[in-house]
Amino acid sequence: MKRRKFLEKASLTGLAVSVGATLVTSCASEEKHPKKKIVKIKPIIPVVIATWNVERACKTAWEVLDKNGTALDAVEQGCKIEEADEKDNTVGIGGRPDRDGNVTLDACIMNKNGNYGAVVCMQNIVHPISVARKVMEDTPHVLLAGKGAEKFAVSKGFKQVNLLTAASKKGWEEWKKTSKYKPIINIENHDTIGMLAIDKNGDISGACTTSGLAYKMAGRVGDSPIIGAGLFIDNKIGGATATGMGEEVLKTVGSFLIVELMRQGKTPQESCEEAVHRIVSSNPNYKHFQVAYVAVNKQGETGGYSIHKGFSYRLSQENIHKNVISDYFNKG
Ligand code: SD4
Repeated sequence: MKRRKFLEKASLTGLAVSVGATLVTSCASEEKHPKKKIVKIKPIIPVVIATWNVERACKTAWEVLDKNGTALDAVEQGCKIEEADEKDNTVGIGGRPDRDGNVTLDACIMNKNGNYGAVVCMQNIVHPISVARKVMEDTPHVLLAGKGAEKFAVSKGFKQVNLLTAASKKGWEEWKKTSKYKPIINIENHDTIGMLAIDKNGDISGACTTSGLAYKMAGRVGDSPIIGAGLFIDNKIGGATATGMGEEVLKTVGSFLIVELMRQGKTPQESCEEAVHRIVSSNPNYKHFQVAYVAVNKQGETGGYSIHKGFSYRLSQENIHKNVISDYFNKG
């Protein structure tokens, strides 16, 4: 809070503020021959921020950072908590299946060096986020799909498991009675996890994992595993991640947009708001779907915004470990 006040004051008194780890200042009394001073601002790190109130996942990620672990390990370990939770029916085991009854998973991970790995439409593996990391670290590629991704996972020692739990099967059988395909996001009921972290070293990584839209068409892939859409990291600037109707995030390349807006000097909050405005301004149908973003910049400032009420995100930073109720666009 103190730091925010300082930044506000700095811009009011004509001090020049630059994004990144430095402030360039000049004094009014030195107007004729202003002396530029570089003032280092201490970032508020470490940070973990994640879509939805994923308390256990954030706690796990925080513990990794607290023990001097890397942001990359933190986001992977955090996401694994949700993937392994059978009760979470938008991620990993227990995820709702596609219309043919197959649980197909999408995930991606991005590190401080701008490296990225992803799997799309992968079946029978509980931890797609770890497979995505292996794609990033152990292959010359960035994205593996379907059977190829599963085969690669098995070659790396991942076990094949039936991901369709009894509860998910029951829900699918119920859905089949009408087979009404309405790709409408229930704004109260998500847990797709997009997670961003900054470690004690100041390095940023991010991860995103989901089973996608319930009863989607077979082969459908959403935004979550796609670089720039569901997730983007630039270690010099910050990171962003998304949840909600993937098609809309993909069309606007939302996470990349947010990072670029932060590069231009906007705060994470302003950048998330602008990315949501891009969607609603070109899509009059926005009342029928939800999209939400969270972001963090290199300074550890965070933000979140959604189209509709009902989105919240989890934040861990300094002594704060809380669920933040997000501001939203559709107040009418
Ligand atoms: C998708 N963005 O596949 C995901 C869905 C989601 O919470 O976020 N669900 O479109």
